[in-house]
Amino acid sequence: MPADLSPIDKAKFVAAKRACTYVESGMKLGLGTGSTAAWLVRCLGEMVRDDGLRVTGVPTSRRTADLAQAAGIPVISLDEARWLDLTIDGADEYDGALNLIKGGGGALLQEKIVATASDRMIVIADISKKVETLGAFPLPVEVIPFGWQTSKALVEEALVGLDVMGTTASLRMNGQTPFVTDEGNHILDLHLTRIGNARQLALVLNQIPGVVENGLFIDICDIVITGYGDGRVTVH
Ligand code: ABF
Repeated sequence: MPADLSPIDKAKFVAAKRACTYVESGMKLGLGTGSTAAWLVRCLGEMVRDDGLRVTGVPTSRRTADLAQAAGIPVISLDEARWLDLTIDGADEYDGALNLIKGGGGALLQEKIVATASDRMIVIADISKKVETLGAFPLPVEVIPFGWQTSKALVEEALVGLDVMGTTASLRMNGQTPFVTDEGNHILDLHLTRIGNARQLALVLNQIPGVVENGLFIDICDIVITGYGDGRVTVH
């Protein structure tokens, strides 16, 4: 373990390290985005360099592609790979049923496509990501820039009557300008506080024209590896 890690980084590191034990030579891997996934990419890079691990990676963002290349992991596109053995990624929240909120880092679209195209998905997270009920973290929804204000109004209207505690959406900003995803889209963050029926919400959101994808990952994750600040790890 790298020296002088803060408790939070230690938690992310040990979760990433444990996830590496699921990786075998010859695998095609989906590589997640975010600070926890960055530890994974570094750990895998070491295994490629020092242990002769042979894997190919499909990154879920330009950031991760750069990181993987720097770590010496051969990178291919999802179209080249077609199907993956395993995806390992972080999350913003996970519940007891292993359903997730993702997209705080803005990469939810590629993350969902890649995770869905994998035999298995493992989430790596520190214990702060565990929740009883999803929704305290603002739910990211990717929308195309054309008519985004109309899409926002339609999303807010759709939330009324659903099993959520809030109905407001805000456009994610990057300084003075709207945040732009790798796919050239914007993100609405939905302030819901509590999501009673995540499956229903995910379906409703994706029926709205202008919505590309939402950050609810339902029945996609197979295993969650949780790291703790004292170096402990649990697997669910
Ligand atoms: C990605 O990175 C996202 O889906 C999620 O939003 C975020 C988690 O970031 P971190 O690992 O930095 O907390 O996995």
